[in-house]
Amino acid sequence: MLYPQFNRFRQSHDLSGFWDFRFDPEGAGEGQGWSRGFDRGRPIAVPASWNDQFEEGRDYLGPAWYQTRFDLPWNWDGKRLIVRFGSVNYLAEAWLNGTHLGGHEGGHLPFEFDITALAKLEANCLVVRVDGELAGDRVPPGNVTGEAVDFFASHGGNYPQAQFDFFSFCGIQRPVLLYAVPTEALADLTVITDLQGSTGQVRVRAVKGPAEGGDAEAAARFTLRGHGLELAITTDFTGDTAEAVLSVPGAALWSPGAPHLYELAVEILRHGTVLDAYTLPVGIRTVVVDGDRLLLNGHPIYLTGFGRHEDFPVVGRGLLPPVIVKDYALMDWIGANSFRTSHYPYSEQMLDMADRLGFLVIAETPAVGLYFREDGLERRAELCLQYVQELIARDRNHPSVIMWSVANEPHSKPPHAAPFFRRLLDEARALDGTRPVTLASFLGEAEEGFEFCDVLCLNRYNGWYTEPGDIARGTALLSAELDAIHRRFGKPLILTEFGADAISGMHAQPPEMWSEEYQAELIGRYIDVLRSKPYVVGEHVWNMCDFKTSQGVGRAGALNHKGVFTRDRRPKLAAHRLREIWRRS
Ligand code: GCB
Repeated sequence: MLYPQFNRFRQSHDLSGFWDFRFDPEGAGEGQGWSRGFDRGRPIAVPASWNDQFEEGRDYLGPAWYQTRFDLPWNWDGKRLIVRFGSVNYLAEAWLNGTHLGGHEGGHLPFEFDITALAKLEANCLVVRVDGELAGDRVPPGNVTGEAVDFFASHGGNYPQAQFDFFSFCGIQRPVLLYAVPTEALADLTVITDLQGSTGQVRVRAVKGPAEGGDAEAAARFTLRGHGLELAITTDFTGDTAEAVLSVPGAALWSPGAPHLYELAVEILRHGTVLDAYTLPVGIRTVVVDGDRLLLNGHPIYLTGFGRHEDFPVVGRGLLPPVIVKDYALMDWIGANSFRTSHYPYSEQMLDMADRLGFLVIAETPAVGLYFREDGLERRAELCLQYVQELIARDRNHPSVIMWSVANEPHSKPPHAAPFFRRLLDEARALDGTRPVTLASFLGEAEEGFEFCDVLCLNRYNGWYTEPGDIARGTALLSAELDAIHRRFGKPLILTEFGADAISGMHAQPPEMWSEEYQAELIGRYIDVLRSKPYVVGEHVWNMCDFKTSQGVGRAGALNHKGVFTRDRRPKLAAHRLREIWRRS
């Protein structure tokens, strides 16, 4: 899936701004024809979650209605017009001028609709109905009743009742873009890079939309530029596909610390005329699992960094570019080289910046809080599969993405969990054979899905949820558990979560739970253990920043306080401790 671009052949217009908005708790909108346009809407900012924009909206999860109006520029006539949603949480249905465009399920992946036949030159009315209600057959799930399936249930529950530990922000959370492409346009690009000695290989596959006057004689020109190189290859389309391999002697490789990018321009040609063009940054690099090691460009790498969230006051999970820049600056300051997009795909802007700045990303689907009771299981499996497909389609050209994670902390149980994960991980491998696949688990040795992973991602809270207050016993247990997992599976392991809540400003000597000292001490002692295990290839502290979650007895102020920075990005003691460790190593 290609992100909209603005060039000689393509235009795009960002519909961000103030839209009209109505909550619809009674579900009246459909009967009253709100899809054709509604009145008495109040202003809402798009993109942003709705929850913190109004007094009464915080815990309301839907349904709700959005609408905006737009005109078309005169020079879009004769083009194919598309409306693209970057992220709508959770269910979306869209209408243009009263005609149903379609729907999408799942909160953090883009979807789009062709509106060429429906759009007018003036006064178009775009309406979107959003429903973020939590339910057992949705992914991630919530409002699951019956047998306790998670931590919250055993601690008196949480509100809103999610099966996951972050606030269930709702709404249009990333930009809605209107864009225009030529009638015969590039529809997709796949770039795979490889290395033969010092020669980089850039393998490109271009797919174009159907031609108007038959497919004969269309060709693709691939031009790779940068680092003193300019290389062009022209190949004919066979059907809708054209492929090329560009060889780059003495390639400037992409890596953290030296994130070299080339620029790939792809054009469609017919009888020497250029019909469409698209450019893509390309980082030449390889990622391989070799025994217990993770290799980047043939060299072992060790990940330092965080599990994170897209989360900020007022805007919720809405795209906020300055926070992206700030968070990379803080990761650089502290000496992190990587992060996991826990627990859902992050914005395309976040990944573009990871490519540019040289951060390694474990890209995760929204499959968090999975459970394996029979009811709704097939539906949840279908959704997880859809997420894997949509995530890889969106992100596979990012050099920063080094691994796919298909789930976080599933409550894996026989007999369903093993086939469930085999299917997801096989699908990820079939769609992209160039990256290791994984899932993040708290079950350790008992994790059924680990058998099918290339790298194991483990989350551990010894010294916090278990062995509370006793870091020495917690880390001793950690050491034994890691060895046992490695004996059983014999694969490289990343500790993708460990940490402790610390209320900023709370201090204790000797360290006590919830103090900044305890958090710093626990993190430091964990790292000592991890560094003593040759098969451990990374350490991701949970979390980079404090973040909003559902209310519950373990969550003071409805925040998870495991950030080493506060929610407004101020360092706690642990951030300084990590900086000493990570900047030294
Ligand atoms: C976990 C989850 C994460 C939570 C964290 C915690 O294991 O993966 O989403 O926020 O624990 O702080 O409890």
